[in-house]
Amino acid sequence: MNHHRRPILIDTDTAADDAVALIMALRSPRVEVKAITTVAGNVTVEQATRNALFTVELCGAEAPVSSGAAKPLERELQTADWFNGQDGLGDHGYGPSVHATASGYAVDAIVAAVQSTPGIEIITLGPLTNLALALERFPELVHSMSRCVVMGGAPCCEGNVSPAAEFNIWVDPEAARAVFESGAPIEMIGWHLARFDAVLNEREIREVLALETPLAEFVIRANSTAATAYHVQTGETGISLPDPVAMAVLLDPKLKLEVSRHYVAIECNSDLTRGMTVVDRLGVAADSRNSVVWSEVMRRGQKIEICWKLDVSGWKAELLAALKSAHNVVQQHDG
Ligand SMILES: [Ca+2]
Repeated sequence: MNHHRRPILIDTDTAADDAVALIMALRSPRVEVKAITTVAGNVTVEQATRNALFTVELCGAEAPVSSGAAKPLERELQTADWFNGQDGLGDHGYGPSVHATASGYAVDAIVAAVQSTPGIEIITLGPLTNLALALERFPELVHSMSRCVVMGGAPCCEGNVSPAAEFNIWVDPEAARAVFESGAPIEMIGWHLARFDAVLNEREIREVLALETPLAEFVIRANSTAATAYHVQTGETGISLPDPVAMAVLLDPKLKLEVSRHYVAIECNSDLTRGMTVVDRLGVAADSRNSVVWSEVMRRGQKIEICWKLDVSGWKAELLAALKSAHNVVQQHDG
């Protein structure tokens, strides 16, 4: 095991599925988590920070956590307590971390991590507010990131918060637009990749619980209200884990079975389609009839990589491997 650990930074509005993604990264032998930055989204930024610290401590890890934007760039915050519970972790009364408190401001932490670690990989699991603020300050940061994996968007136009939009983009569409136009090497992991076969089914939930570790138990329990809400929302049964799917792709890019690159525009003006990720899948943006609307997106010249199809069994194996490796850690800590 002489793997070079790739440096990464995780930006997260830490609720239950974010916590699972954090566990996967913190337990992975492939990456070193340089920083965790929190942002308002699923929950308030204060709660997101508490949840991130709690999760780091649960893993027996040492990654620094910094608290970031308390609200979107131009809008009021709308949280998702209807999905993940008031505390974002299913309201099971998880106590506050006794871990060292958060240090510094998330936007500064992003700037510092990218400047000091050329080639760093960024993954965003919440609204893109922090990253937009960092790139507004230092646009050239995009050249120092080797990847920017974004859990967000609904490229098939079936959203989870509105018919048109996925939550992370919908909460702060102005930030998403700024990041999508920044030149960052974005790999868009849309909500569709966490649905259907990618959902943890009853058998797989039992398989996780059978590990009988505090981490495995936490992964399932923290997602209890999310599982109920997901069933109400989609009619599908099980635990849908968008952020862990994105993390699995960060850890192992081979899990992307089908990708293509397109111009993508983010809708910021319409009430009906706020936060929609409009994908020029057929390449018609350059037609003269579209040039007025699309000229700004095209002038910036950036195409976004969109993943259409995921290696479902590969992603689930990645999750299980993370929880199995944690088994040893927890045992060591117990004595
Ligand atoms: Ca999230």
